[in-house]
Amino acid sequence: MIDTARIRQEFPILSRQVHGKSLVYLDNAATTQKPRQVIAALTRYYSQYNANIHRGIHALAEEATAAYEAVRVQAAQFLGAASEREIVFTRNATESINLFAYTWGRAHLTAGDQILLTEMEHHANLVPWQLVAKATGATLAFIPLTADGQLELKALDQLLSARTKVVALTHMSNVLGTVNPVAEIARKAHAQGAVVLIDAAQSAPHLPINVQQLGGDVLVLSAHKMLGPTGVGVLWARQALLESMEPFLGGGEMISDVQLTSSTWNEVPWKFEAGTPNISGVIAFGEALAYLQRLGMPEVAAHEQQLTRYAIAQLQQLGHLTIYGPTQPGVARGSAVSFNLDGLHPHDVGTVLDAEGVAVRAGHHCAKPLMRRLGVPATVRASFYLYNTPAEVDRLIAALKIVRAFFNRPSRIHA
Ligand code: 7TS
Repeated sequence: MIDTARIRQEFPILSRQVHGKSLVYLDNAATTQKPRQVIAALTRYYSQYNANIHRGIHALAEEATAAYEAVRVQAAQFLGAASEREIVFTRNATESINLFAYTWGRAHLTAGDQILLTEMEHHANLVPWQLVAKATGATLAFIPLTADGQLELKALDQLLSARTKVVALTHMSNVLGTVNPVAEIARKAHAQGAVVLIDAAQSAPHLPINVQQLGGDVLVLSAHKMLGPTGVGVLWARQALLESMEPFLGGGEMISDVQLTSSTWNEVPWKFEAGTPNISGVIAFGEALAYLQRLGMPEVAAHEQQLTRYAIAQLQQLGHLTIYGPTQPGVARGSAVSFNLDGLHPHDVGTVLDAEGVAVRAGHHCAKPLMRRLGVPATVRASFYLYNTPAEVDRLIAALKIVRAFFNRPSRIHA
């Protein structure tokens, strides 16, 4: 069981006021708040052993290198990777996807090949593939959605063929909360010889992740969505796949030898880490991973499932609104809950919620094709994390009642 009262004391920001009200932070799918341990790790690095890594022979450089590389081992363990050599640090999930789409995509895709995505992808898992399709002549195809925001798996069998070279999909939708059956999809994709990329930006913070069980070849995440600092992402890929890939960015650190007109590459994963990385950020990400591991990811998932079920029930009771994404009990879903109140623009709803101290996101959530599929310009999204409580769900519901009163649209008008 997650002890939210104790946990909340470790997140300084959660005790602040917004517009004179105590903050209810429900925008965790955008980014999460940071515990003291993560903030302290940043300060400790800069006040005690700030140095560039891998190149110094002095004590500070050795300490910084050891701390940075220790997080690679921790991340490998967190994800169930076979080796820390499979962990590449990037700036964020977006950069991780771009890295793979650019290097692997340009080497392996040609005209007539198919890149298979889904209709629920974040722009980060759409645009890099559009770019590589344009460069190589490969075509894009999409697994469609059911009315309640799940993948239409019947269509998968028709879409998959020997032409399908890569299947890239989100594990958990940042809009709908849908958890996709990536292991099943990976099995089918592999049967056609395709490589599978899993966007775990929304799932790794909330669910136990084991890359072996998920069965993909590549998995990406962002540290800032899982208690860590901004500016740190992970690309996990099987070592043989990483070794087969050309570098993404060139420069210091990623080389073995440099001549004036040619170079040879460092071993993986350093081949993909050109230039000075976000040293402090990676080290602090280690504290975030340790924090999550102390709590236990199954416990985090159970807490959020309970809270999400409560939030959906309370929203349904409020009525006169549409919830996008699965709401049936028993259907796997994460803690991002998108909805629209009848007759009200999501931005208006978000603005009044903010005045009540409730932080949500209102917008297209960087998933414009999904918005079009849903037939809406935008949604309001409340997204929960391990420190959120049922009392905060109640604050959300109370604030939504104030939204209705503010716009003078009592629910009976829509009855
Ligand atoms: N993939 C998914 C599924 C995401 O939800 C996001 C960010 C990304 C990739 C990109 O992550 P980044 O750290 O590289 O930016 N999603 C959101 C969101 O839903 N609201 O703000 C950012």
